Amino acid sequence: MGKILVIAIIAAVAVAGYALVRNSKTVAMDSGSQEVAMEEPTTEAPAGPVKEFTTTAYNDEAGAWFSLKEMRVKKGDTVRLTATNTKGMHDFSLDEFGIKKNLLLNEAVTIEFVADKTGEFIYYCSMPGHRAKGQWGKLIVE
Ligand SMILES: [Cu+2]
Repeated sequence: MGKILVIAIIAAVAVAGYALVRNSKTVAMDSGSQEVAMEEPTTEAPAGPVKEFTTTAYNDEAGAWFSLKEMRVKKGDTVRLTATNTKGMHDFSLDEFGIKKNLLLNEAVTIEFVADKTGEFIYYCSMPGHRAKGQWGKLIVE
């Protein structure tokens, strides 16, 4: 029994040692080719051109609003909307694209998605009564 244990320990040490040597070799190789080692993880390429929009979200005596009433893009475009809440409590909701983003006061919030289907979609604020008070707009994907 004792012998088997010793053999097992020797085997374990050998494996660990081999792994250690291999590891240090890899590190040495990496430092020799820095560009490869420093390469950033590949992110998914955007599906299409990026279309940028900005809007404010606010309320006044007349209602609640997005300053931007319409976004028109092509199917496959990446929509990048920067929304800033300048008065009140608001969010940006676009059901068909699974978007619901809270808009904190005076904070520019970037909402990005791929317009991967054609049609007309309504974006709106889901705070009680806000959509009825006018806080919505149209996303048109052609
Ligand atoms: Cu609102």
